[in-house]
Amino acid sequence: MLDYVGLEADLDEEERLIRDTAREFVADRVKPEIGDHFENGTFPEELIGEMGDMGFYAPNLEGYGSPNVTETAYGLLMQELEAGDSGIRSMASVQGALVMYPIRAFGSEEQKERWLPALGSGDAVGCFGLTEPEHGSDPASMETTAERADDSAGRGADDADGYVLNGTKTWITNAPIADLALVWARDASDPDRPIRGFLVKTDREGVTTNEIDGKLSMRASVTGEIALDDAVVPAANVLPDVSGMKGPLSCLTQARYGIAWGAVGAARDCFEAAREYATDRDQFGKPIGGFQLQQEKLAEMATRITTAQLLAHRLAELKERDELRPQQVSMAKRNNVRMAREQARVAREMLGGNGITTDYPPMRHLANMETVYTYEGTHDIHSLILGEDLTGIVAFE
Ligand code: TGC
Ligand code: FAD
Repeated sequence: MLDYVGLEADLDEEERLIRDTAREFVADRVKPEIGDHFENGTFPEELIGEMGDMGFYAPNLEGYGSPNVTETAYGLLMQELEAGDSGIRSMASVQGALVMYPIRAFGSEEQKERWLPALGSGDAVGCFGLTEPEHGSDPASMETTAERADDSAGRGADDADGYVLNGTKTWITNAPIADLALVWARDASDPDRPIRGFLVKTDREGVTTNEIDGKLSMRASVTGEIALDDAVVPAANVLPDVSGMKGPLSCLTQARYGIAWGAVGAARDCFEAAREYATDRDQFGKPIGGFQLQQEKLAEMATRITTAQLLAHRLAELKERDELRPQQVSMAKRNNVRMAREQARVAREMLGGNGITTDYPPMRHLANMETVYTYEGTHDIHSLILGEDLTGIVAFE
């Protein structure tokens, strides 16, 4: 496996173990079937519990059954899972960084005890509802509201100490298979109308989830819509310790960190497929890898992957020291996903006609990268986050 500057040497025993365990899991349980899942547009649901058993959901958190592994170990885990498929890494990202992290960071003791062990083991599946049909890159303009039940008399509120939620969330990973949705909504009963996080069980009356069909990217992942129609949620299900955009944006920083690592895994898988193909495939009487044009492609790919790996490793050091800034995460998400998108295309090209099939991974990773380039903040949005950081001038306003 590509590790051109010997980063392996800096890993401790636990980090190596986690990486190797995830690599083996991907080789045995993901790779044999993932092409078929991609073609059929299905997620391998049997892996949800297995990934829980292996401790793949938020192992970097502390307590409530999480082993609190290093940020490097967590990053390596994301890298290996995405070398399998972005849909597998997405499952772990959503469950861990977007649902378990906020419950751990902002939840009540009761919420932590109720949900963290269940989510960690994969007994419960979570999803994260931020995006709305009319508000993607600008979630602060969201329209979903939560009103105190006593302010909404006659609208289905059966719990005087609860909230009534109305609105639609879309493009939500795992929504159709989730037991729990973390829904971000505007608290309409508060004069400041702050955004707050609501833990909504998906079997509650007034909650409907529909699968989004017709995706040509991230096909081995379930994506859906959450419709909230006078859905009543007890007040005890509000995340008590955060309000405002800081809540969802903090979760995004955690997930974007994992994506910065994951993209390296997808690119590395494309590189390894291209390298193997280039040495096996003969044309004009010798392996295509013996031609200078193909060697230049491999050299460029290896260099771009290595620089992205270095950036990911540096983020881990900063995160471990609690010094990581969200803008640095934006730089790494932006750079590493663009790198993976470009290098998947080069690998696909090197495989000729075979490269467009699901028999080889590059085209599948390339298709997935269109989603990864777009979700968790589009490439453009991360440019503007960096632009603001570099100039002090906000482009969004
Ligand atoms: P802004 O006014 O800049 O900030 C509001 C408050 O939030 C704080 N903050 C952050 N905190 C932690 N991490 C970050 N990344 C943060 N960014 C901002 C900020 O300090 C402030 O705090 P305070 O205490 O002063 O209130 O917020 P804004 O609303 O203007 O944000 C602008 C912008 C464009 C950066 C933000 O809206 C954005 O990132 N948009 C992109 C939307 C996005 O990424 N959506 C992702 C949806 S989830 C998803 O795609 C999951 S895919 C999962 C999978 O399958 O893997
Ligand atoms: P828009 O915001 O409408 O953007 C359209 C284009 O305009 C983009 O190219 C964008 O870069 C550009 N643009 C927007 N604003 C600006 C600007 N100010 N300056 C310059 N260009 C701009 N969301 C969740 O909440 N939870 C999930 O689990 C989740 N999973 C997803 C899974 C998949 C498969 C996909 C595809 C998306 C998922 N999303 C999820 C939603 C994702 O986060 C959004 O698609 C993303 O934030 C972009 O929003 P949008 O699609 O509405 O595009």
